[in-house]
Amino acid sequence: MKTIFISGTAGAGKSLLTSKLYDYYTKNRAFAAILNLDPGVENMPYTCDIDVRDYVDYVSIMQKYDLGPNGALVMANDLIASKIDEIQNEVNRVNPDYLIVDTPGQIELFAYRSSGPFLVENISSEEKTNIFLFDGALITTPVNFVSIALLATSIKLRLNISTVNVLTKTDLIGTKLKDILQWTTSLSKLEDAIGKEADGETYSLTTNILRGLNFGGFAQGLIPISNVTGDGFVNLEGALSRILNLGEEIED
Ligand SMILES: Nc1nc2c(ncn2[C@@H]2O[C@H](COP(=O)(O)OP(=O)(O)O)[C@@H](O)[C@H]2O)c(=O)[nH]1
Ligand SMILES: [Mg+2]
Repeated sequence: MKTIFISGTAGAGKSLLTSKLYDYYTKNRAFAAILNLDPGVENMPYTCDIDVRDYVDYVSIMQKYDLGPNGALVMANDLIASKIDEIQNEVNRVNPDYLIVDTPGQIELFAYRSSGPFLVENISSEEKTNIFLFDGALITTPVNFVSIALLATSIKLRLNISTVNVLTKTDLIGTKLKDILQWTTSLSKLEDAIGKEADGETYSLTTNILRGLNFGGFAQGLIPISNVTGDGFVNLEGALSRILNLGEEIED
């Protein structure tokens, strides 16, 4: 089994991508299954095989501990780690080739508290990777782009597994897509664009962060997709397969 975690800012398209990636694998005759790790989700665009809400009940946490919605969400996310054996048993029972894991809506609850990294590290799987979603609708300026790349890098540090960077909602952003893709391949074009938008402290902070990130190859290979039209899914599947299958070769 290979595990694909889907992370990204709230509303970036994690749940919709989970559903579309599942459809994509299933159509191509691979055995995929979905694990929902979001205890607070009410509606999701798929039927999941394994659901953390069967083990962590966010509404009863609110009542039992007299917490408001935010406090209960924090507690519910923290409790995920204590349910790893139950989750692992269910995963083993389903035993798919690809386990697609939809992560909590608020990324900080998953990535910056201990439960998320614990689960990523300890769920038993031949190979693991994380898809980080850059929300196309949020990247309105080059400074925003760098700040989301900084977040992507920070999440990579926390989860400590290989990451595939993906840009979502390409169907909504029109000609901006061309600019964004150019920024990912040419540091000088991105610095020029930052210079047109920002000055003073913002300019120097952004360009310094960018240089640090670029050192680690931050946005190389950003894969543009639309969860609505399906554009880019072939490229995404190719990138996943290179990571997940390379691991298998190393193991042999
Ligand atoms: N147009 C468009 N809408 C999208 C795309 N991906 C997600 N959405 C929409 O964005 C909203 C948030 O998506 P969701 O998958 O729930 O985000 P999550 O919070 O990261 O799980 C929903 O209304 C989705 O239908 C996309 O690629 N294109
Ligand atoms: Mg979601």
